[in-house]
Formats: sequence, structure tokens, C-alpha cells
Amino acid sequence: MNERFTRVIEKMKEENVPQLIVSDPVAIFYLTGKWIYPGERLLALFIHKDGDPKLVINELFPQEEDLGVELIWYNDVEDGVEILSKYIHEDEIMGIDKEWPAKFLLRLQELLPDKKYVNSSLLIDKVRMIKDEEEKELMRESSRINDKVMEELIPWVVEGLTERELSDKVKKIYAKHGIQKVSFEPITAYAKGAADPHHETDDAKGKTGDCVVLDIGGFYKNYASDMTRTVFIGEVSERQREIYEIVKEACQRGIDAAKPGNRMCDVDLAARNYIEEKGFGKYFTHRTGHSIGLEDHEYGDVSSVNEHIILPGQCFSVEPGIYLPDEGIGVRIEDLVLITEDGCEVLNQFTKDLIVVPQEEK
Ligand SMILES: [Mn+2]
Repeated sequence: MNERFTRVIEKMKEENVPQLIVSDPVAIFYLTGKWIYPGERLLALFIHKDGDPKLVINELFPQEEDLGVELIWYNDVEDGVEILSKYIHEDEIMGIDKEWPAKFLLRLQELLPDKKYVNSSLLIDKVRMIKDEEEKELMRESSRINDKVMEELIPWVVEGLTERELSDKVKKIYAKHGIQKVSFEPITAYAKGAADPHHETDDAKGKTGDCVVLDIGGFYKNYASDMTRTVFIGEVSERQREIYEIVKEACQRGIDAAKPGNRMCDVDLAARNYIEEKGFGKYFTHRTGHSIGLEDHEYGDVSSVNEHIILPGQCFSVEPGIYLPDEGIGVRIEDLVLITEDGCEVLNQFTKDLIVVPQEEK
């Protein structure tokens, strides 16, 4: 068993969940190093606190390499859940992950009706929250590439290009850097679109004086990057500059609060209090950030209600924003931080100074 299994089992003991079924392909990849997408078929990793994990898997998914677990095969005419049920200890609570399809869980409940079932997804989510050395290196490299993509993208922010064209450009630049998969649809939002944090890319054209929110991320060797910069086409108004500088300072204050011993909500509050002080509190309408790793959004919000004490190895975003729909102004600035023993390492090096993208003379 590898170190990650060991950490999961320690957590199981801590939280009194003696046995666990894991079905989320991301969690299975995390533990075995292998992506397996079973479609509608059963794929279940059974972990008992005494060790010797088992993966119940359909014969249609032959595995050549050693996944570090015993493979229990079934075929399309067998009842995989019944096979799985034979490994389950009768008299103990059964942890289930939230992604397990109801059709499998209900079948198991039929087979073992007297058992107590609990949602135990957090056991693995909490282990995944603390990045190991290999993951830290991958997160660093993923963000290093994201910095370069941002740098190459910004000169393309010009009058006349649509949001969609700019978003396609983002994907092309990632591809040039060997990144085939974005961690989410790139946000390339102008003015009114920028003022809507949930804006979907459309055919609006950039024009001089627009603020442009660029929120981009890609997967490098399965690890996500995510950063946001807001730039201005050709010129910037005093009002836009004022908003920009407030968000920039709020982001810095959030980053400064990202250290072991503080709580996640302290990061949120550091950014939020500053924006409130400046009179824009009600225009900062979302949480300050989210954890990130194998998925763009992982367990562990940077929000005002998360009192979890920050630990070394955590990785999350700090991304305050101010959105003024009536004025068509939206500014968000986002960096990723990796928590160290006494503070944090900011994974994005790309400048947060205000950028006005120069336009060609017509
Ligand atoms: Mn983000």
C-alpha cells in the first residue's frame, strides 16, 4: 500500500469508519495512479482499516500495471455488488462515497439490510486537501505554465475580437504549451460580461475602455491551474482604476492571511473586510476562493463560514472581485497559494499591476 492509502486508513481510524467504498474516478486515480472510467458499470474500491484494499472491476477493463490493490473481477452477467458484498465486514459501519450511483448502493442495502451506511467522501477529500511533495511540484509547474499562457494571451485582448474568439485563443495557447485540457471553460468577459461573475462567453466584441476578466486554467499532468487577471482595452478610467486597485489590495491581504494557524475564513475576511471598508462590500458577491488539485474545485472553501484551521500542504485560490453591473465594470484578481510551514508560496508570478493593453492605431 502506498503512502496515500496509509493516510486514508489513518483518517478512517480517526473518524471511526472501519470500511469504505470509493467509486469516484478522481479518488481512485489519486490512490492507484490509474484513471478508469467504467461508464454505467460498477467500479468500487473497497478499503478496510486493516489494509489489503480491493478493487472490484469489470473484465472489460483489463489492467496491465500493478495498481497496488487486489483486483476482483466480475463480468457483465454477474452481480458485481454481490461479489463486493462478500468482502464487507458484517458487524461494522459502512462508509460510502457520495459519487456512488444509487442503483449500486440500493442493491447493497438489499443484500445487507441491517448495516449502517454513512457518507464518507470527506475522508478522502481531507487527505487530498494536503498535497504531498509530488503533487506540490505538479501544482507549481501547472501554474508556471498558466503564467506563460496569460502572458501570451494579453496582447490578444484587442478591440473587435469577440469573447468566443478570445476564449478559443486561450485554448490554442494552452495547446502550444502541451496542455490539451482546460480545467474549466476559459472566461474572457468584457465590460457588462465582466460585471457578472457567472457570465457565459458570448459574441460580444471588445471595445476601447472595456475591462476584461480573464479567468483561465488548464491541466498539467492531471493537476489544475486557475488564475484570473483583469486588463483594460486601450485605456482605463479613473473609476476603473479605483476599483482595480481595491481588488488588487484585497487579493494581497487574502494572500497575506493564507498561513498555518489562521482559519480559511480569515483569508476570506481579510479580503472581504478591505473591500467593505472601501464601500464595495455588497458588490463582492462570492466566496474568496476554493481548494484545487486534481480538480479545479476541491473540498475546502475559502469562505466566511469555513473555520477549518489552515495546514501546510493545502492549495487554494484567493480571488476577490468587485462587480458593478450598472456601470459595466467587473474586476477579479486570482492567484493560487500553496501553504508552507510558516506562510504560503504564491504559485502565480504573473504581475498583478494594472495593465492597459495598447491598441494598434487605426
Ligand atoms: Mn478559481
